[in-house]
Amino acid sequence: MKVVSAEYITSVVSAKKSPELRWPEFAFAGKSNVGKSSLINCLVNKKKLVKTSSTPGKTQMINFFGINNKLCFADLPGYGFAKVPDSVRKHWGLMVEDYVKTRETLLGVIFIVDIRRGMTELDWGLRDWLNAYDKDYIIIASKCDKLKRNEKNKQISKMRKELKEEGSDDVLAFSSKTGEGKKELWDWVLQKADLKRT
Ligand SMILES: Nc1nc2c(ncn2[C@@H]2O[C@H](COP(=O)(O)OP(=O)(O)OP(=O)(O)O)[C@@H](O)[C@H]2O)c(=O)[nH]1
Ligand SMILES: [Mg+2]
Repeated sequence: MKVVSAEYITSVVSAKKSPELRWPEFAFAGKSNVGKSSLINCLVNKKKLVKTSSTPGKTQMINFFGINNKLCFADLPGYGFAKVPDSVRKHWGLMVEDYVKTRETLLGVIFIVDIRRGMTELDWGLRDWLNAYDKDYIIIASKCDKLKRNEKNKQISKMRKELKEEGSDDVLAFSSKTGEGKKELWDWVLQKADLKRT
């Protein structure tokens, strides 16, 4: 999709405070530092719409963005960051579960996993959660530019096999640095949102 506008809307600390928007919404979820915020910037061709950081745990609230006044992107805080106190971790769980459960406009989740690590225990936890709430998702193997081509293919095959055994969908290799996977991800989003590629 040709992105003509991408604007920050608001940030919330509880799902109940989510803005009332009628646009189809997509959420970006995954462990801390896997590249969620960078992926949004890449999709909308803006370097700094969403703050990114090499320090994990940067995003602690749900941040909402409006795209072309047609779509909403929600950047969720990352999980699995060891240095976060227990109280914060608990708050994360409650906030994200509440969001997934109650957000009526949420059409799909972009579920991001670092290609070098693959699915971790916490990722399987989120996957089970999304299945339980019957939410559509696409699994993204991020930072694929960090691996050589043969290592990348090997890792994707491994993840694909594992996901298949667990009854989950395919995985898409993605790089915010090179734009690999960007077109395929937009296709998935637009198809779910029932919008045409323009
Ligand atoms: N090489 C490479 N680096 C990436 C890519 N995506 C993100 N990074 C880097 O990884 C680090 C974390 O990226 P973020 O986008 O802030 O990650 P995040 O998942 O939003 O992190 P939290 O908000 O802390 O959960 C930054 O230093 C990015 O520059 C990618 O596709 N390729
Ligand atoms: Mg982030």
